[in-house]
Amino acid sequence: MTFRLYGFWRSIASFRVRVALRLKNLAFEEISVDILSGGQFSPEYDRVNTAHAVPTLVHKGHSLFQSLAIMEYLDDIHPEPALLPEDPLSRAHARALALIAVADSHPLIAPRVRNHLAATFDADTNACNAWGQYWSLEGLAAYERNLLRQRPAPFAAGPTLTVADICIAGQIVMAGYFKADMTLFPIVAELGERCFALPAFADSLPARS
Ligand SMILES: N[C@@H](CCC(=O)N[C@@H](CS)C(=O)NCC(=O)O)C(=O)O
Repeated sequence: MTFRLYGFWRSIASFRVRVALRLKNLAFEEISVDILSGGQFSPEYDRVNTAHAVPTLVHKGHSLFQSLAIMEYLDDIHPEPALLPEDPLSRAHARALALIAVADSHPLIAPRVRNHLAATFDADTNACNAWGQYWSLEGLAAYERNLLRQRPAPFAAGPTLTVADICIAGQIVMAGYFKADMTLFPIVAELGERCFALPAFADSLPARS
């Protein structure tokens, strides 16, 4: 097996990489790192990824981390089907949409953040859930506003599926953890239905991992 993916079934960042691998029809072995019980801090995993987060993709002896960087690496070495549009403006737009989840919303709900809220600010389970729900809905709202201005045609960044769609789909999965009402985000929801109709997305859902 050429690709070894260190991930976790519930991890949205791992979901993104699983989808990219499957869209490109690349077989991979997934090794579970239980980030809820501290597996990301084990000495074994530290040797794989000093950032102590999943996913990590090991390929040809190299450890790659950060889901967006991994998806772009896969695109570089296996260009078909492309996960970024060709023209520079559309590429920047696809990356920008991807980063709403990757850089703005998702980092705020990672276990390390919830654990810090609990340990340092006495946030109980309800408070941590309210925090997670707030930031996941903020991410969906940002996507809905963006897609209202530039409607999916039929995908988020144009005619072909890109990293933007993968990240938006991940945001939908994450919002599901907080029981988000998707009727508030109709354009995002419709795009999600288009994505999850594809096996690469459906097979990468947490329930199937
Ligand atoms: N920006 C990173 C996020 C990585 C990340 O935070 N992963 C989460 C799981 S989705 C994690 O491993 N968290 C461990 C922790 O918070 O302790 C990416 O996109 O790969």
